[in-house]
Amino acid sequence: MLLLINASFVLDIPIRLINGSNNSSGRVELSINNQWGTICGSGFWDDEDATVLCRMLNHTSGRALRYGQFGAGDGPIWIAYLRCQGDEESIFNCPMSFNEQRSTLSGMFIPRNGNRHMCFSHNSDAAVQCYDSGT
Ligand SMILES: [Ca+2]
Repeated sequence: MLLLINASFVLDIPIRLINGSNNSSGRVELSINNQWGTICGSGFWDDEDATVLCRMLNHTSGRALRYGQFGAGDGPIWIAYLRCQGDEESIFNCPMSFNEQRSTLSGMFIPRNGNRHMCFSHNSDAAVQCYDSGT
């Protein structure tokens, strides 16, 4: 079952949380060039990245849930090796590897046939649990 829990539009890139256990958790999905995909949730996906992502969705902070805890998505694994420090306004301000030739937003996500990063399995798709202050 796919359940749309939360959505936000940042830089014309919609973000949603799918298949979570509550209304502030789920697998992270991004729509780029009108194609929904995921973030690699292996080693580099951590609480600092999750906090920046959750703030983009109007939450206070976040905890990283790694290795596909909310299931495997499909489509491209758009982002891997995300390296936020935690105080960025957008994950797109953080160093990362794209499933793309270009690594800057000005080039805007021209899809390639192959991944530039080495994260190939949706079994490790990134997920988050977001938190709101006072709750
Ligand atoms: Ca990271």
